[in-house]
Amino acid sequence: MRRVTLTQFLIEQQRKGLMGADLRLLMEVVARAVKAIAVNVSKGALAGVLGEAGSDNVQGEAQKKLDVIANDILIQANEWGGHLAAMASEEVEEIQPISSDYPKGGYLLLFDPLDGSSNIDVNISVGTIFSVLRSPEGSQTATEADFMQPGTAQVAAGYSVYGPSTQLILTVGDGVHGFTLDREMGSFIYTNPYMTIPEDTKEYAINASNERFWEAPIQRYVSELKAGADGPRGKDFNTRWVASMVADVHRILTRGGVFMYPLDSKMKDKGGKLRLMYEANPMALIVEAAGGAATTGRERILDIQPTKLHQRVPVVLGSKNEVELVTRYHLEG
Ligand code: P6P
Repeated sequence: MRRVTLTQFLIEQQRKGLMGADLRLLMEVVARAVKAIAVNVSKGALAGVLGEAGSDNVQGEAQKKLDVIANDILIQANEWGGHLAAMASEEVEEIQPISSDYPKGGYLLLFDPLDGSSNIDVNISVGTIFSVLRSPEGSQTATEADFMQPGTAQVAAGYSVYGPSTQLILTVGDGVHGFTLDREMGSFIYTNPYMTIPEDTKEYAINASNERFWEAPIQRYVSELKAGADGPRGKDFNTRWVASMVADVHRILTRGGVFMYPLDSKMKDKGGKLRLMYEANPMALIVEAAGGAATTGRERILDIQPTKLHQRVPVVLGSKNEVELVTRYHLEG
């Protein structure tokens, strides 16, 4: 079969009118940055890039060296191209307006440069998550307020998985498409057209050690899954928890499942564990574009009107019928 590269795919999306030249350039630049991150991640101990960076991020979490490397790669790759007005990163408190040394463009890029980085030192898959918004009309100098747009306003979203193979998954408004990195050629090859999530599943992903902190609807839902064929669901379920959102979501996008990081009493004051703008929103756009669903348990993630750049939300996403059941249990109280 003829191998289609990411570049050819993006040019064809542009021909279909799904994207302009600037958004295509942005996708190409992000893909190149992902390749550079993949090179660093795959070197591991050989390049002295494992372990702590000796600093904390805006979340107060100890940064890994690769967190900082991945963040710098994405900032440096995107700052000069003229396609962005500003960037925002999980690793940096403030937004990053494009310097006056470079032309400004019409997009805002948000990213978690290396999600799941607690897994790096034990060689488990991690990934980069990104989201693209339009810069508001007439905005001269980008502000944090420009980023306060609901997930439905995203024009593109994607993630990469640095696993046995490096994959790039993206949606630009017409389905979800997967690319696999050909390391010999250094190019992403189109391997997964129109990825879809089965509406039903037998797999669920949640950190079960938090069970005693969950709200009643989640406790009810998970106990029914654990009861298996003898319980109200009438079938057995299996559980998976990588503790790397990108890896868990990629499995669900590939074969179905439901991923939950619900509100729990430990972190009620923070609003949840996962960040809305550069984790929940991009993953929700991808999951919905693949026929799945994504809610906080109580409302559709993509409808949330953000108020803070690094705000957190509970997340329930994946196979549509399971997400709808979890959400119904929350609405029943
Ligand atoms: P826990 C990684 O730090 C992350 O943000 C997500 O990628 C992942 O799903 C979650 O946290 C894991 O959290 O509490 O199981 O370590």
